[in-house]
Amino acid sequence: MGVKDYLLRRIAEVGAIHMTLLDPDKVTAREFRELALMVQDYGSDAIMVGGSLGISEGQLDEYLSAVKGSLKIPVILFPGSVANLSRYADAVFFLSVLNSADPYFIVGAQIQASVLLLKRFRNLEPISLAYIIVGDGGAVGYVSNARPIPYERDDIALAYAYAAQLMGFDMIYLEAGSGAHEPVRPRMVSRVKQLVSKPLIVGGGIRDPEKAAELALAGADAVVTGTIIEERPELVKDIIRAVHDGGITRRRGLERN
Ligand code: 1GP
Repeated sequence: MGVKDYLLRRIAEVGAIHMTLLDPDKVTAREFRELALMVQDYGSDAIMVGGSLGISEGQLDEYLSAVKGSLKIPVILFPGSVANLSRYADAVFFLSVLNSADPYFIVGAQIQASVLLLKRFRNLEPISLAYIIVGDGGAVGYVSNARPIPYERDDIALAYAYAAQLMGFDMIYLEAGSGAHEPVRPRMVSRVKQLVSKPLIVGGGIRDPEKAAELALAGADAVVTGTIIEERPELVKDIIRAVHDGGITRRRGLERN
């Protein structure tokens, strides 16, 4: 089964899945391996690997080859640049920063990456992703020259998300930016979810189980956490459980109505 089909199946099973973002630039290869195995044990559904600033292909290969074969959950690249591809991953989020003001981040990097995928990385499964930056925006908002959607402007997020669906992206990601002071608001998630049928991923600034559950309940199909594993690893297990519980509770509510 491909990675996209696996994610869709898990979403169908548990209502909302959890994905862990690991940034190779912030941990050693050994810590990377330990954290990946730990979150797998805790029930995280996939590992995303990426960072907005400087990861070389050599570093990615080193980190990922060390976990290849030990993980049952997929490793999905979440590239900050065309240099962030590795044959040791299972899939790549082929992402377009839809609200960048610079066409390079919407389609320029993607045409460079597509050549690499065709010629050097044929084993990587591309999953196309509409990447929409909200609020704080974090480093990715700055680096990709995005015009982040204000937290309260659901109407603009709806317009981007529906455009993304019409354009045929596999999935839609509402991103507040890694380490954001505030995550995407549940009301925005809920309204986008009601409009689009594509899987909706939400991440950036989620630091506790309550917020994670709130976003799953609001309609996030996938909740991503990254920074918290560096700051308070003891919370990660509860966050993963909160996402799954939130997804199941939402599903039961929908079935009743
Ligand atoms: C960033 O949404 C992810 O791309 C994760 O954000 O590091 O704030 O959890 P955090």
